[in-house]
Amino acid sequence: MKEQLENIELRARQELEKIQDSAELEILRVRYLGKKGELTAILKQMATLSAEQRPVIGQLANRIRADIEEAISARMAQLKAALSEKRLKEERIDVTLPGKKREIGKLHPLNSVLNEIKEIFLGMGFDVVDGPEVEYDYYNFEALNLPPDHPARDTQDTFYVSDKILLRTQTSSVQIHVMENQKPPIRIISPGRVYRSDAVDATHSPIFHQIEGLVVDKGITMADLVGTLDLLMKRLYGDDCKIRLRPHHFPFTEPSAEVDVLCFNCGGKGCSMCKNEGYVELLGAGMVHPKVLANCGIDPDVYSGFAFGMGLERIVMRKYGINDMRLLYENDLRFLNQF
Ligand code: 2U9
Repeated sequence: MKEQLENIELRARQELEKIQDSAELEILRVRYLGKKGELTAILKQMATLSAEQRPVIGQLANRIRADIEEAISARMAQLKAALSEKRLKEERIDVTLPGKKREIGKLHPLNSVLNEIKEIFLGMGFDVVDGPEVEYDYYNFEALNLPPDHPARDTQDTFYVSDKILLRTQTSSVQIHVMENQKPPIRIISPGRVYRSDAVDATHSPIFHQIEGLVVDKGITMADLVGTLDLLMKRLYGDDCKIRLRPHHFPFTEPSAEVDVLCFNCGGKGCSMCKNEGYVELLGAGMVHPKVLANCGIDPDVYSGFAFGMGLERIVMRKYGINDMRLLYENDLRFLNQF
C-alpha cells in the first residue's frame, strides 16, 4: 500500500507538470483527491491493514494528500500568473498611439441652403409650414384654378394613387390648406418634396424640392412681391444681386411673372452660362388669382396676395455653380465634402 501511495504521488506530480489550464487541473484534482479518486480508493482499504501499519500508512496518505493539494495550488497560481502575463502582453494599450478620428457629418447642400432661406423668411415675419406629400387632386390642382383637362396639368403630370389622390406636384396645396383654416394676414413659406413624372437628366428629377411663399392681407401689391424677392436674393447671393421680372402666365396667379437674377458668372455682361442674356431664370411669382382666394373662402374684393415658387435644386445649383442635378442625389462624399 505504501508503494501504491508513493506511486500516486509520483504520477500526480509528473502529470501536474504537463497541465496547461485550470480545467485540466480540476480534472486531475478530482481524479486523485476526489471522493471517487485514487487516493480515497486506497484509504478505503485501510481497514484491511494491521493495527501497527494503519497509523503509518494513514500518516503517509495524509502527507501525500496535503502535498498533492499544495502542488495543485502552486500549479494553479503558476497558471494564473502566466495567463495574466499573456493577457497583459496581448491587451496592452499604447496610449501614445493617435486615436481613431471620428468623421464629423454636415448638412447636405440642399438642407443648408433651405435652412438659410428659412432663416431669411423667418426674419421677415413668415411662418414655415409643412403638409402632406400625398394629396387630393383638389388641393394640388382644382383649388389652384387648374380644373380637370386644363392644359397646364400636362406640364405637371405626376404619380396617381387613385383618380382623386396623387403625389403633389407643388407645395401650393399646403397654402390652400392654410388659407382654408386661417384668416389673413397670412405670411408663410412651404418648403417640401414634390413629384412629377419626369425622366432623370441634368436638370430634371421625378422627385425634387420646392419652396413656395404666400402673403395675403389687405392692400398687398406687386411692390411687396418685388421687395420681398429682391431682399431674398440679395441675402442669398450678395448685395450686388439684382432681379428682373418678365411677364408670364400661371393659372394660379394674375398677373404672373418669371423672375430672373443677374448672372453671377458675368455680372450682367452676357456669357455662356446666361446664354448672353445677362440674367438667369430662377423662380416664378405673381398676385394670387382672385378665384384661388375665393376657393378658400377669402374675399378677393377685400384681400389681395402675392405668391412665388422656386425649385430648391435650381437655387443650390446656381449658388454653387453645379451643372448636373444628379450630383445632389448621389450622396458621393467627394462631391458633398466640398460644401
Ligand atoms: C397659392 C397661390 C399661388 C406659387 C407659384 C410659381 C409661380 C412657379 C415654379 C418654380 C419652379 C415651380 O419648382 S418649379 O417648377 N413655380 O413658377 N409658383 S407662382 O403660386 C401660388 C401658390 C399658392 C395659394
